[in-house]
Amino acid sequence: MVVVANRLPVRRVERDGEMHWDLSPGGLVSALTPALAGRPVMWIGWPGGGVEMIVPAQHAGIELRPVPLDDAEFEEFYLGFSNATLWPLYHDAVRSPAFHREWWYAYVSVNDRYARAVAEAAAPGATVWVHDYQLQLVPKMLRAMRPDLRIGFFLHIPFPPQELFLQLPWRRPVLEGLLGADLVGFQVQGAASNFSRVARRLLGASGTDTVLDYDGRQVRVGAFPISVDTAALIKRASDPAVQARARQLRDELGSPEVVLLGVDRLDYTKGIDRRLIAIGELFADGSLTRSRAVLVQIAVPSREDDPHYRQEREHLEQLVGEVNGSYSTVGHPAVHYLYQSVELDELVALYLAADVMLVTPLRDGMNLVAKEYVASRVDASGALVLSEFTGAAQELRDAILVNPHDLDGLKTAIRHAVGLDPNEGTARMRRMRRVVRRHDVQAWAKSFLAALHDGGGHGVAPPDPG
Ligand code: ADQ
Repeated sequence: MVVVANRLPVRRVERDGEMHWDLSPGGLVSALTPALAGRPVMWIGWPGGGVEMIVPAQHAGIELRPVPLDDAEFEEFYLGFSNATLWPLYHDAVRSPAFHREWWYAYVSVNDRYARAVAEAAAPGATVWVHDYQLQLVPKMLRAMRPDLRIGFFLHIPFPPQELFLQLPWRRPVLEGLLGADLVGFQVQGAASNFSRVARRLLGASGTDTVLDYDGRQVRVGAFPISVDTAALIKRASDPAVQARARQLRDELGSPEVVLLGVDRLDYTKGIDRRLIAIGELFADGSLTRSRAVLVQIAVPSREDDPHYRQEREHLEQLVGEVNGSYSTVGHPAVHYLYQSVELDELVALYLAADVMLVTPLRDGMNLVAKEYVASRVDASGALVLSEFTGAAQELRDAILVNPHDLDGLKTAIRHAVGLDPNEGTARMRRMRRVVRRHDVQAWAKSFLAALHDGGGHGVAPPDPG
């Protein structure tokens, strides 16, 4: 089994004055470990840092094969084509995508390097699982080099409707790249249908939204909604030390009646500004008062080399400043804003401390934060305000669903969540907890790999939320 992803699953950390390698927290590693049941795994990806970055050959039983990027490739392939062309285009063009030919050439050349690395390393007949928008050309390139391999591809972000996808000057090679896989998986059925439709229209593929005939082969297409490590989150949330930390957090916040929480990578797709504007207006009209309510907003630093992300950070910090300038009292800010990553125990303590979780992206493939909040609410209390434009909204139907573009609607939803009758809140949370218990990240990985192997499978529908 070979996993191919933009990043290797390890990170460099300092412990006791020395540098060590650790597995990156969460994510694909914990998803894949149980599904692989002890089979050997090789992981191919960028180690982070410049070309001189040396990684161990193996870590935690995973064989690591680094694909280095030089400074120009980091600029053109990663910051450019991946994050300034594909990322905004695939997220409903909420920012204008930039199209530059040099970025595209770098994308082709880095995808080719990945494909070669896999072709050299994979055992005969191996299963290869390629991840995400940075590597869409790899399936076709790899099939040409190694037709014996079984190739799966999973897209973690949305696949846009054809009106948007057709803007991409390199739309045909991107589609052909994906169609090199045996199975192409998406977060939700809508994305799978967008892909199949555009493959039929542009490339003349025939077939349905679940099986396409193209180039003399069958390519299966399906929705495989990703999830969280529910058991691990429940274990942490049940730990008395984590629960004590949650109580301590509430004390440190000044024991307000209502703690509202936002946790996001700092990204313009996450709708953090909408949320801050809505909160500001709720303080302004007296629906929220500083003595009753506090918002904690954690923003993880992300893509700091990109000027759009630096601008977004400035914009958000200005909004936080405006709300705090008007509604804080000395020693008691209305908004506690942290621009930093937090450890998992602290994150779960924050989820436990929060009465209302605000997840308001303008577009999001899935959104794991929403599912992590639900999995952590072991006493079935708490309310989730969730954007309709997340993949998670298709499964978590008992959240308070909102359109984040509609500020009045967002304010109504937050008021609703703050004033939710506890019995109704518990009933809703119980139903949402059933969804994340039945469909966790291990089930996700297993269902994708089973569909890739059995050849006849058609992907899985999201679990029945009832
Ligand atoms: P992301 O856009 O990164 O992922 P998300 O699904 O919310 O978005 O995952 C973020 C992860 O980072 C969560 O596990 C969360 O706990 C963690 N995180 C957030 N803030 C943190 C903080 N301050 N400190 C530490 N950890 C923090 C992409 C897609 C999503 C899709 C995922 C998985 O954009 O739509 O759900 O991949 O497929």
